[in-house]
This record gives sequence, structure tokens and C-alpha cells, in this order.
Amino acid sequence: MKTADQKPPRAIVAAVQLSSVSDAEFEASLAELRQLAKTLGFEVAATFTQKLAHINAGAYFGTGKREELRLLREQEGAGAILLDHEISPSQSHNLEKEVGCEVMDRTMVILEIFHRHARSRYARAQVEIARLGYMAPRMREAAKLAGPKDRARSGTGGRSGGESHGELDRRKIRDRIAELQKELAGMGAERKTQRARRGERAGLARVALVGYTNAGKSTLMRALTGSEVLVANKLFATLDTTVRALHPETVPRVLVSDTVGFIKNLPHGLVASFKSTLDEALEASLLLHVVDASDPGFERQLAVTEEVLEEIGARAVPRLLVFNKIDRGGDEAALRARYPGCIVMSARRPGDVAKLREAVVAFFQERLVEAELFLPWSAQNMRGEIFATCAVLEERAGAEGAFLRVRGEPADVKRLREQFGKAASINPS
Ligand SMILES: Nc1nc2c(ncn2[C@@H]2O[C@H](COP(=O)(O)OP(=O)(O)OP(=O)(O)O)[C@@H](O)[C@H]2O)c(=O)[nH]1
Ligand SMILES: [Mg+2]
Repeated sequence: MKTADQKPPRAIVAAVQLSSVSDAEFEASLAELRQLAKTLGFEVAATFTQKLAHINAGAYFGTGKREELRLLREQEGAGAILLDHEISPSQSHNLEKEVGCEVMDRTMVILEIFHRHARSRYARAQVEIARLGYMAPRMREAAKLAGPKDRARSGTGGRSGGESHGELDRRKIRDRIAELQKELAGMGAERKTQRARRGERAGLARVALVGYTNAGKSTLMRALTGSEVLVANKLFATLDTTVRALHPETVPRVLVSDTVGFIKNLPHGLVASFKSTLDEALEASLLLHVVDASDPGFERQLAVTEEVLEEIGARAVPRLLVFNKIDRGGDEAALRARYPGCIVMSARRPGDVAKLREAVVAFFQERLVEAELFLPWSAQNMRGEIFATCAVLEERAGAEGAFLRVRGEPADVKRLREQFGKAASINPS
């Protein structure tokens, strides 16, 4: 934590604009990198750019520009340079030598944020695997270029454990990754048991909030479920999935899960690590794709989220587009015309949240089926379960038991029928 008299470290945000990238796209990406820098606790001192047809193979920027960047860094008293691309270990090494400070590429910045925000043992292990995968080739490169005596670079690079490049060799990294993967597999089994204990089963109404980082997923989760999940104006505030029931409770009972946010160029290692976290999304019957309607770059963010959903195999899951933060800006009429069936709202307006809740409930109610259940007088202890899972529309008393006309999830109704069939045959009268 910073104290009042401690100034935040200063950084320069820098990028090459390739000829294939439009000015608007480039600016949006830089704005996002500045946001990422702030999330890491940096004060952004300046932005530095160069237009190039190709990224310089040796040291990212062209020769003259590297000298300019060194001068700017000195003038601004910046201790780090954040690049908007992923660069190779040797490019990073060369550039650092010329500019005289630490260089973090976009992947490293994102990995560092994930590292700092990971809370659960599960998320920590996932992030560590991704970081080791990223660091392994860089350590080899550094060791090769600088010789065995070179110590690890200090600072915000986040190399944990204080080990030098030489100490943590390739094999150690491989062993550590294997160990972490084993741990994760164990935790995965634990999570499955927990899910089973929560009474989750096929057919249960489940909704997952997905979307670009900072779109307002956790805020909506809080509003929809009355729970206290973390909401913060930083990127990747949420790394762990939380699951809560829609509140007030509905029939059928709907479970909502909040998930990790997406971002452009999400490091590949992280996509792989977070696949299991995103299983929640895959198991959902409905995805609420939350988009920040007030962000000028929302279209790109929407497209990135769709791409990641495709990558994790969630393409077939039905989804509802939710344009959030309309209180901050955005063209409501244009959105409705362009994305038929979307919801335009603000998580800050209780009326809007109620409408979203209704839309979710309606989605699940449409799937419901009506059926008649026969509940023998000898099995009245099962009434509770019927009332908990279905809406009871009508009840008639017969000589041997009650007839209940219910509406519920197809899977629930089927299961109840099977159970009562058994109860009836055990107690024939
Ligand atoms: N003005 C306004 N701000 C909102 C709205 N919804 C969320 N916010 C703010 O946006 C910021 C991000 O909200 P979160 O709910 O943490 O976003 P998230 O999608 O969970 O973000 P990650 O966990 O980082 O992926 C917070 O400062 C919220 O208070 C809204 O409808 N209007
Ligand atoms: Mg969140």
C-alpha cells in the first residue's frame, strides 16, 4: 500500500503503430494500456509512439527513436517503459540496455495484474503457471546474454521468490509447472464435489456474467443477487468465479456466476489457465454478455469477448447482450437498432436491474414444462422438494394422495416423477 508521501512510480507507455492499424484502434489500445498501467500503480508520465511498417527485429523501436525514448525517460524520471505489444526476450533485453530502465511488454503487464489480484489458491496456481510459461524463455535468454552472474532484474517485473536467472533453470520451471498442474487437478476435483454439494445438476438454471474487463459484471452480480462481491474501477478486479442465487429467489431457482474479464491480446498462457475458471460459463444455460456502452471502443471489446468465448467453446450457449453504463454515455436508440434483442441499461438504476432480472427469469420460464405429479399421502415429506423446485399451479386431494399440477425445468419434473413413481410403488395402497 502507498502512503501519502510516497509518490507512485512513473512509467512511459510506448508503442509502434503498424501500418495495418488505424489511428482510432491504436489510440484505444494505448488508452487501455494506460489503464492497465494505473491498475499496476504507475503514474503514466508520457506516451511515446512511432509509425513503422514492421516492428524492429532487434529492439522494437527504430534506432533514432530508441535514443529519443532514452532522453524522454530521463527527462520524465520514469522507472519503467510499458510496451503495447508482446516482444521477444532478446528485443526486451536490447531495449532495456539502450533506454536504461525496465521494459514490460503487454503480456507481462497483464500477467502482473493477474498475479496481484489472484486471491484463491486456485487462481494463484493458475496465474503462476502462466507466468512461469512466460518467464522460462526470457530467463534463458537473459542468462545467455548476461552470463551466469547476472541477478534477476528487480522492480515491478514481479519475479517472485528472489531467485536469479541462473538458479531457476528450465528443468526447475518444468517441474514446478507439473507440480502446480497436479495441485490444480486436485483442486478441480474438490471444486466438482463442492458443486455437487451445492446441488448443481444438469438442467439447473444457471447464468454466467461474461465480458470485457471493467464492463460492470461484478456490479451487476451484486445488484442481481444482493451479494457483496468485489467491485473496483481497475482492470481484472475479479479473477475467481463466484456463484450466487438470484435474489429475491425465483422459480426455478437461478444461479448467477461472475467470471474473469477479457481483454485484447489476453496472454495465451492465461487463456489456457483460465479455461477451468470459465467452465462456469460453459455450464451456464444463458450468458449475459456485459458491454460498457459508454466506452468509445465498445465494439472492439464486444468482438474480443466473442472471440474468447469461441476459443473456450462457448459459442453455442445462448446469450443476451447487455449494454451497461448507459448513464455515462452511449446511443441507446442506435444500440437497439443495431443489436436486436439487446438490453440497454445502467447497473446504477434499480429499475433497469429489475428489468434485466425479469429478462433472465423469462428466459428460464420459457423452457419450463407443465406436468401433473401424484404425491401419495405416505410421501408427504417430499412436498418441500416439489415446492422448492417447481411452481405449484394447482393441488387436488384424491383418496390415496395429492395431485399437483406443476411448472418446472424439464429435468426437475422428470426427476420428481421418477422419485414419486418409486415412492408410490414402495407404498402401494
Ligand atoms: N456509471 C456507471 N458505472 C458503473 C456501472 N456499472 C459498473 N460501473 C462501475 O464500473 C467499474 C467496474 O465495475 P466492475 O463491476 O468491477 O466491473 P467488472 O466487469 O466486474 O470488471 P473485472 O472484474 O475487472 O472484469 C466500477 O467502478 C463500477 O462502479 C454503470 O452502470 N454505470
Ligand atoms: Mg469483476
